[in-house]
Amino acid sequence: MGKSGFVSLVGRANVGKSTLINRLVGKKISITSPRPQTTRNRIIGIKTGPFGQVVFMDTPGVAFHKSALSKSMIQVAEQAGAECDLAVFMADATNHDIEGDRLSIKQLRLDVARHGGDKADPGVSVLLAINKVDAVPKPSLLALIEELRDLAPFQEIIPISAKTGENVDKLFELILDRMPEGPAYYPEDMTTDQLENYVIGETVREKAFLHLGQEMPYSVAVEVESVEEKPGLAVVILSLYVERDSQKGIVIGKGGAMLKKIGSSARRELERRLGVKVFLDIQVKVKEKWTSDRRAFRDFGYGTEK
Ligand SMILES: Nc1nc2c(ncn2[C@@H]2O[C@H](COP(=O)(O)OP(=O)(O)OP(=O)(O)O)[C@@H](O)[C@H]2O)c(=O)[nH]1
Ligand SMILES: [Mg+2]
Repeated sequence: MGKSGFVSLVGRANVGKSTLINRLVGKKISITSPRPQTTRNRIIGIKTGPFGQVVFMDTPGVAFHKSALSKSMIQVAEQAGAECDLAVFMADATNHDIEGDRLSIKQLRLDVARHGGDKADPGVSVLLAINKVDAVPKPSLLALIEELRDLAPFQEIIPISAKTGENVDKLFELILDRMPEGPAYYPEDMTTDQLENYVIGETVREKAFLHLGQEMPYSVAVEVESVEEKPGLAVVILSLYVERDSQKGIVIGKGGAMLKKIGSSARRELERRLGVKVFLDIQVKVKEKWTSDRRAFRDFGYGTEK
């Protein structure tokens, strides 16, 4: 029997959790962007090999916004942190925010050691991965490590770059050392449990983040209305929701230019992923205040309960 376990990737928004899960699994499982709060629910990435199987859980970054969606996203991270065999807390070497890290660790209850003696709440084992070391001078890391080390009883502290892959193999070894023996939970060729429709919606959302940049309304949501597969062609109809009419204008752009950009880059990526030609029809719609409406964001598949 090989190793088999669940590992949650947690931390503040934008530290590189999704970039790391993609690197660990060797495939794009989760969308990434330079904007915080990109990931909106728990995304599973499965790595299977001669060692056994490790199931990674990408989670929404901990951010302290007031919207119901944000609160629900924190709950997703909390739950993943509680349900795993090991948590990897990620910090960002390019954006120090020790207070933010401290609050996140508290929120996720990672400051309780698993073997800390408290039988009622034994906590979870935690590794600290300091990410984006490709973008900072190495000597500056020492001070950061000193500041971070006391925030939780970290079993290991490792500087990595999810982007270049630096030290990611080493991190994986440290993870594997802590995985229990057991049978694989998923078939060996499976890399995620996301349904195709969800992947399609997320790809469009990522391209919206990419092209809208700073103009991106936080409240963009995507809902796939239908996917019709014909020989060599997938016809995808989806709705892109915003909360206000003014945002609708931003997403569509002058003469539809922005929507065209989002659509064509999403189409190119979907064609690569699905291996067929894709016809993509995106309708931009307004759904007022959906980020404060639990029902609405659950319907989109964001936040806690589906
Ligand atoms: N230089 C550098 N940039 C990185 C690295 N890892 C991630 N990034 C960048 O950091 C930004 C955020 O990355 P994500 O992977 O989306 O971060 P996240 O933690 O999943 O963010 P949320 O889902 O919003 O919580 C993106 O622009 C990434 O390209 C790294 O190792 N080095
Ligand atoms: Mg993410």
